[in-house]
Amino acid sequence: MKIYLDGKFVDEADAKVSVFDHGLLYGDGVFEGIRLYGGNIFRLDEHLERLEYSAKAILLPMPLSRKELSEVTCETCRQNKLTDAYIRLVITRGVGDLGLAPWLCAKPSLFVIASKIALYPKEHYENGLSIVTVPTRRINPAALPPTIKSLNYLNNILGKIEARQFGALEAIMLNDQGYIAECTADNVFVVHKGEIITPAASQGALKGITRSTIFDIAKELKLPIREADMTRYDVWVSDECFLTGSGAEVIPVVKLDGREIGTGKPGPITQQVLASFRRRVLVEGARI
Ligand code: PXG
Repeated sequence: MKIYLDGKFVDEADAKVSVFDHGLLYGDGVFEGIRLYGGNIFRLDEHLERLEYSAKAILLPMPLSRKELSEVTCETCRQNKLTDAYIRLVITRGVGDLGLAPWLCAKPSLFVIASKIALYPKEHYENGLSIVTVPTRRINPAALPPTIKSLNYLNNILGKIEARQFGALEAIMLNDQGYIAECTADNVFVVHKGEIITPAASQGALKGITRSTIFDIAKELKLPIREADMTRYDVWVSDECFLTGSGAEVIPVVKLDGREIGTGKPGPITQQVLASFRRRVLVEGARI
């Protein structure tokens, strides 16, 4: 496997960063998780824009322009002869001292990995996921805005560990006021009386690229969609529930905390949305 690392394509064995890199020492950096489908990098420009916003939010200078980053991302796929892949773009603060001071880090480090991703088993796309609500709360946006896709994922990782302890693959995380924020690596949607509803980013959700695709799909399918403050009650009384993410794509949820949602089977609107999503991933974005 060839990895892009700071201007060069290197073998996996040589793709190494320093133990003094603040990305490692402090989680000081940003990243993107992007998918390549049949030679098409899905919504690459939106991912690069979010990466730029994440970097700007932590005052991290972008090492490359949008155009250069786009080319490097495509070239990483080509070098590995991939047509379907998961692409990870990472920018770290770079090498510095043993001290927080980011201004003492000489220059940011950029690497791009294009590889496979372990998806949810196929049966869950057909039968739906059973998820849980975990005790760990989503981080308060005043402490660290969850809209920044930073290398600090411990909040999500604690949620993921708890999900597994409860026998689930994914979990709803509430914010500190008890409203639903998102899942550990996915955004959450419900369908109620034909309307699609999702929490606003201000409740502690990442502005997911898949999430924003759902808004476009709803428009195409002429389905009403809106953001709203949501509690678990809204899931309990919903007709359908689904999660979205670059890894998960669109996956139905049929149980929350052991309670059946709707009919207990993936719903018709979820399936319509999923079908439209699968068409879009092949055409929206950049050809490599
Ligand atoms: N919330 C969080 C906290 C995420 O990390 C999403 C929502 C969905 O956003 P997108 O833009 O992907 O629709 C994410 C994305 C992984 C992996 O390594 C994680 C994500 C995406 C791809 C792979 O498990 N998280």
